[in-house]
Amino acid sequence: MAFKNEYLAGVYEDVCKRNPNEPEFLQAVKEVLETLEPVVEKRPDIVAAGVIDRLVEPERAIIFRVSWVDDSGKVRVNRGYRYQFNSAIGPYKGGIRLHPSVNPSIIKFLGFEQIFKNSLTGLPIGGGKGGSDFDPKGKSDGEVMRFCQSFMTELAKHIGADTDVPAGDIGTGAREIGYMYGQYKRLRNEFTGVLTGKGLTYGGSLARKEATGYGLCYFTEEMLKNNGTSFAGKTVVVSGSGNVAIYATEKATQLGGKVIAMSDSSGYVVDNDGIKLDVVKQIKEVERLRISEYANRVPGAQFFPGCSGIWTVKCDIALPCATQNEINEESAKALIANGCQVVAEGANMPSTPEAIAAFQAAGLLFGPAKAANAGGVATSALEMSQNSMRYSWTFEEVDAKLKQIMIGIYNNAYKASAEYATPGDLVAGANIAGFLKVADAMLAHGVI
Ligand code: NDP
Ligand code: 2IT
Repeated sequence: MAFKNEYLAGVYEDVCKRNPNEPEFLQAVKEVLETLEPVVEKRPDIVAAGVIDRLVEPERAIIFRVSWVDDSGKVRVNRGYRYQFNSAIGPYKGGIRLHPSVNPSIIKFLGFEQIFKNSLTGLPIGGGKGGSDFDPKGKSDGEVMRFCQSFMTELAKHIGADTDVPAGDIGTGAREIGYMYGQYKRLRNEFTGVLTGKGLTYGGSLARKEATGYGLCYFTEEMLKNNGTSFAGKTVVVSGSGNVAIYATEKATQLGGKVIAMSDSSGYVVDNDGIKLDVVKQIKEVERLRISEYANRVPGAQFFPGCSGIWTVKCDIALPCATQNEINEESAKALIANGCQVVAEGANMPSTPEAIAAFQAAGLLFGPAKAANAGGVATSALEMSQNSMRYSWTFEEVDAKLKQIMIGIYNNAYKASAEYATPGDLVAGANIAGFLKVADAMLAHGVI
């Protein structure tokens, strides 16, 4: 048993019994519980009130059938999910993932991590996550619209601007949010900020699209600054080529880094002259094609099939921005052997526990997802504020707030790491700083 603390060992054992066959959820819970050992020792009140026993159980789970008709007239059935994990500090908040791999384990790991991430932003948002095993890839706009309308017809019964505010995640971008918002508005006959990541013409926030990737780079830049360096002149590898990857690449480049590789689930491209982001945006955001197309359009660029090979590309900074467990121990060792000094997680849980251990043992600067990618949800909370005020801030205003929030997250995670664990162990620091605010709110509310 990995736990020295008996109480935490018991909590984890119960979680394993209650959630068998959910490896991603157990992985996420184990990591958090391991880092809470020093907190539990200092705070017997938290143990006495059963805060952690309650935190690992979602407040509510909604699972529903999503039926829709495809372009050939065939009836299709998917499964929809919303796990409303914790509302101690604000309405449930978190994205909707549309990907064929979606199952309870994946949505629960995401919803659980969202509690701590959202707390770290300093803004009043609880944790939740939803999704479906629907695959938007290869579907027509009409099919995506009919799926989203059917999905929202059920989900609308369970969400609301002060109850639960979903947003984008893998497979859910501006198009999907638009269709979901339209259906919610039609069902409820009200125009409220019930989703974030909305289009700019109907209540979206400037800089939300860019926020996760930009925030990741602001966080990384702060981590670098505190270690006497910066992005300037560094070689960067970014996995994925979706929303987070594209805007991480944009900001890393603006800060003086050179991004030389990006990927999708079919493989990766290397462009030693620096990725031309306008080409990636055209391929991914406009034409919805594969990343291999980049090598057809940019002379000198090369495509390699298979995803994990991207971690063998020599770089100073690695920004995993695709999906969970995309860096295993072998990939981590390849990065370390090639001299990589910094890993910051744009995706949720992209490094396996063995990979994180390898990075920490080798002394790399490591920015864990809950802290490093919190800029997206933080800006979602800023979108909620603007919707409540019926007002819009400028791009510069939102971007400046995002930057301050990311610097604050770095400082709070660092402070908690120094107080409770090892200074600079941001895995522990982020978990602990995020946890303490939620725990204190739960204590205040009594046993509910
Ligand atoms: P997108 O759907 O825009 O892009 C996802 C990218 O990751 C695509 O390039 C996709 O390739 C690749 N990918 C997805 N699944 C896999 C897989 N199983 N194996 C290999 N590659 C894969 O999603 P986002 O950019 O929004 O999300 C990326 C990550 O960032 C996720 O972990 C998400 O949870 C996290 N995140 C997102 C936030 C947001 O605001 N959007 C906020 C914080 C975190 P392909 O197209 O081939 O599937
Ligand atoms: O993982 C995440 O933080 C997101 N997908 C964004 C959630 C949100 O509500 O903006």
